[in-house]
Amino acid sequence: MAKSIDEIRDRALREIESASDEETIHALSVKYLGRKGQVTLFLRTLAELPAEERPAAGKAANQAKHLIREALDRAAERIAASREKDDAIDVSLPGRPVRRGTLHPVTRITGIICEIFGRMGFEVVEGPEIETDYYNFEALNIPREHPARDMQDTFYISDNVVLRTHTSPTQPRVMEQRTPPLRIIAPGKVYRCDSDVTHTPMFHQVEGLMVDRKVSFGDLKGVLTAFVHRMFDDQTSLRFRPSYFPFTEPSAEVDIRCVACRGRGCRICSNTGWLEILGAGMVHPAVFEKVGYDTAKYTGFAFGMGVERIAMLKYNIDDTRKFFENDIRFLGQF
Ligand code: 2U9
Repeated sequence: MAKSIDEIRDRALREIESASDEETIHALSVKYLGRKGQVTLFLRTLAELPAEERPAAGKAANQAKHLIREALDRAAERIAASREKDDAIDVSLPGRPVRRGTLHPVTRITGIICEIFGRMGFEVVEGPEIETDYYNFEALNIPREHPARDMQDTFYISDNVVLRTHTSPTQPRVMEQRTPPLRIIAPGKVYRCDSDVTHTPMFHQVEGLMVDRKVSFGDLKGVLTAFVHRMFDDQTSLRFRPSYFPFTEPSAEVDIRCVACRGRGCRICSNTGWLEILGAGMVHPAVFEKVGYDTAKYTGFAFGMGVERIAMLKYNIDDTRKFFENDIRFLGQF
């Protein structure tokens, strides 16, 4: 019997020595010291031994139990220590880089436009994106029958409330509050029922207005030329083509020499050598009358541009929809 407890003990110590996880330690504890464990069962058989053998066998069994218990404790400590080592922070590893955010290209270009006009004395003003029919159309001399008012082109919220189709309504709002001289630009989101390669239902505009005594079309040309020279470069020439807007008279569309081919003709300018980037004109007297400005005393010019269009030319982007697909790989480049 004494030989048998030695065998049990030796096997137990070997198995405990090679255990490498807590589950195995627990299983070995049950296997040898549990209620039906091998050492426990051995102790129960002591009573069956001849009386003279019992003390030695009992002593050997208790020693074995003690050794196994100690070996289990040591193995548990060894496993816990090695786990701590695995979990320890490796201070020599390079840190994970924090990806820095970037401004959206539309936000960047809006900022640059505002900065350029800001230096020319224009103040940035913002108005609501949900507008009344009055400020979006009526105050800007856009007649009831004008196609822009059509349900097909404008998002109507109710009969008299729309998502603004341009940022111009901000300006009669400001004019009602103030008297000239006035130099303001209104950047922001605008909405039109339109969606294809060149149109998104939401896009961004900056529209400007200057009102004072004796403001002339020459002033308009000077301000827009200075803007184009700062936005692109001072070799970029402009041309003003006659056009029509209900809120300006006379009106013009403004082209710049193609920034890609310098006028030789390319895919970007459809071989015309010119790119249309602005609409502009002298404020229509009917607009001044609605806000109570004296048309004998004051004149003014106004202009408007699409921010995405400027961003596309500046950054050589070919599809407007890329601005709003939220692909960080695209947006992070600017
Ligand atoms: C007031 C009076 C007149 C703003 C103007 C344009 C011409 C124009 C377009 C350019 C491209 C908008 O983004 S776009 O589609 N804008 O052509 N905007 S004059 O005229 C005003 C504004 C306010 C009180």
